[in-house]
Amino acid sequence: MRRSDQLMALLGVAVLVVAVPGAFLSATAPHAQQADRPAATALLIGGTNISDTAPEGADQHLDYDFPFDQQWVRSFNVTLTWTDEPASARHQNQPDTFTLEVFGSEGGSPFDDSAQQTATNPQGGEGSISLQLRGPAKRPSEPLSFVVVVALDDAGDQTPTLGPSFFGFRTQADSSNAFSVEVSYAYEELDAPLGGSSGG
Ligand SMILES: [Ca+2]
Repeated sequence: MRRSDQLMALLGVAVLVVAVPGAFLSATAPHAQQADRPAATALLIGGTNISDTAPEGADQHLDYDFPFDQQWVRSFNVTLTWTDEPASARHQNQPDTFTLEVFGSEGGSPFDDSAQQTATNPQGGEGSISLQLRGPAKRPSEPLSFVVVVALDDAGDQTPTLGPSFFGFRTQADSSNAFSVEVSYAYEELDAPLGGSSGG
């Protein structure tokens, strides 16, 4: 490369270095004009995963409490998944039916958002239920909690694939099922604990 070419190449780099920040500034300028608007409250994300086993029977439901003493929860999402045990030899494992319920309470009283859904897994496949709830529309005045309720309403038994099962003699009982619950929520952290004036 000749000396003059080298100079031109260097100049080209210098122009690029100047031009690129200029383009960046002009692209971001409209956003800078919005700086005097009130800043949106930053929402934090939390969550947990639960693995457990439910006994058969709606009255044997399992409850999981999520207390929020200094948080304003905006959304609360729960997904329940389960997979039936593999079928025994010469048997077919009949599907299982779960009910998932979620409700929120503030100061001991449920607020208006709650949801419940029942589902049965496809034969030999995974079952799932998803529920999405909102938190209270206004800043809560009392500690808040969400309660997740899981019930295995019916665990379909292992029935023989060939021939009858008189009096259930050849049927193998299915009396429980493992499940997973994935909980995620968005919340605003508050400056002081909720309901602090009541003491305790
Ligand atoms: Ca089953």
